[in-house]
Amino acid sequence: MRLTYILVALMLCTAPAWAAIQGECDSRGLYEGEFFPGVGKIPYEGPDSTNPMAFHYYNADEVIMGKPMKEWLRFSVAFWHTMRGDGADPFGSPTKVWPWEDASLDDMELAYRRMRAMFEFLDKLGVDYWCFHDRDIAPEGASLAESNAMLDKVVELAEHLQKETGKKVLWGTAQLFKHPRFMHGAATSPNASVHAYAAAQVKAAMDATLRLGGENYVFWGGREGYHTLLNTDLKLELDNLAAFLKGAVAYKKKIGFKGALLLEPKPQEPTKHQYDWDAATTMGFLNQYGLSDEFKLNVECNHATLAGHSCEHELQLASAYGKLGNIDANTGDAQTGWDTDQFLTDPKEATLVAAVILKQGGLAPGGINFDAKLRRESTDVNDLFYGHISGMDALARGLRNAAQMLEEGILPGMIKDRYSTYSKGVGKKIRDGKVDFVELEKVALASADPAEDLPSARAELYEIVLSRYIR
Ligand SMILES: *[C@@H]1O[C@H](CO)[C@@H](O)[C@H](O)[C@H]1NC(C)=O
Ligand SMILES: [Mn+2]
Repeated sequence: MRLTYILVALMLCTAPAWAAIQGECDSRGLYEGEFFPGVGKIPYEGPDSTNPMAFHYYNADEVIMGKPMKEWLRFSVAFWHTMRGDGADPFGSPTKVWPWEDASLDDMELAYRRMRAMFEFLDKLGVDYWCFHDRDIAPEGASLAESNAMLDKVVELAEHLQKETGKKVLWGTAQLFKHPRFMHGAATSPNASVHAYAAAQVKAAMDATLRLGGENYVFWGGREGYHTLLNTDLKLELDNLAAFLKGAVAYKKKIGFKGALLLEPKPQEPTKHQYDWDAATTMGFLNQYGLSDEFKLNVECNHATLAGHSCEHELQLASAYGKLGNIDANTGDAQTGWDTDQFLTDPKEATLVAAVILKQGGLAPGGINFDAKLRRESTDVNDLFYGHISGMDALARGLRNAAQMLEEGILPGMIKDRYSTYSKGVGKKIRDGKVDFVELEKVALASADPAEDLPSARAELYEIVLSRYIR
């Protein structure tokens, strides 16, 4: 009996995922205690606290407009930035040496360590969700089959850690932009072999997301665009992108994945032009190819500003079409022209963002993912906490502000008054589709010129009213 037990244990120890789970088979790659030993659970201490390792606005269980803050906000940590962000940029090498990185370990042992660090971080920060790219949680192997096998093993560990902690996947995605094979595109590559490879990778990433109980699956087309139209068959590429997405819908149904599929617009970077330029373009594309019912959007704030919009514009537009599924909360820098992915900290912007969330009754099954990173020169591991605390507090503060704004109803009332002519008479008929140009002409001929009596837009007054809620 005892011998059998030892034999079984020895066999299990040869499986690295199991070794990492058990923490007792191999001295390498295992959980060696805490990766953030100086940090405990981040408490809520209220706005007057001067402790930076505390929340000043985010109080997870406090009820705002009928729901706890954590349910409105559904925060998520992004594995790629938080665990893998090393500070490298197009001009310089990595600057960060995080405690879970250890050059003496092999790729799989490192992957296990990073996953353990992720769950310690989620636990201490008090965040329920995480998001991942396939190739960031697990290494790329010598073949697709080897990559798939390694992904499975890391997912096995993540599944175990989720069961232990109750943490959940907000969404998974496939990284189809880093490897040179995707240099001409993934789904929109001119080479069908690349399209097939990308489909295989998405298939495996959808399997992983399903296994981890992920609530959504995201597509960001980092290479789905072009650098010059001279060498590009634009129509063929768009058709292929649509075919790829149709394939994903069919596969989702085949495996019984119940989560939402989301497209993440971005206008450019790394390509000169990306097909999912902004919310309007992406929703037009979905409509054109009959995919509108199957997809929603993941709106990223810094992508909105790169497209020349405010984040609020993209959120309002997506929400107006019933397509706002998730927010990648971050912000750009006003003086920097590229995607800096900083934590969103501006209380006014956070208030406007939160107002959209409140008005549409929440984001579920989506949430707010911190697709945000530290500056290159922020190299202390505690900076990861400061970054997320600042982002969570900003959005919680925005939620409180927006709730007060909506509950008092002054600003919504002013907007309602501005459009009051549409609730009666000819305006009501326009809304109901019960009037034609002939009748409208009759109305216009019989009335005074509207220019004689048009009220002011009072934009400055709206700004005064808004400013009272920005706290
Ligand atoms: C397409 O990619 C495959 C696989 O890399 C390669 O063998 C083939 O030569 C490529 N064909 C064209 C026309 O690009
Ligand atoms: Mn993003």
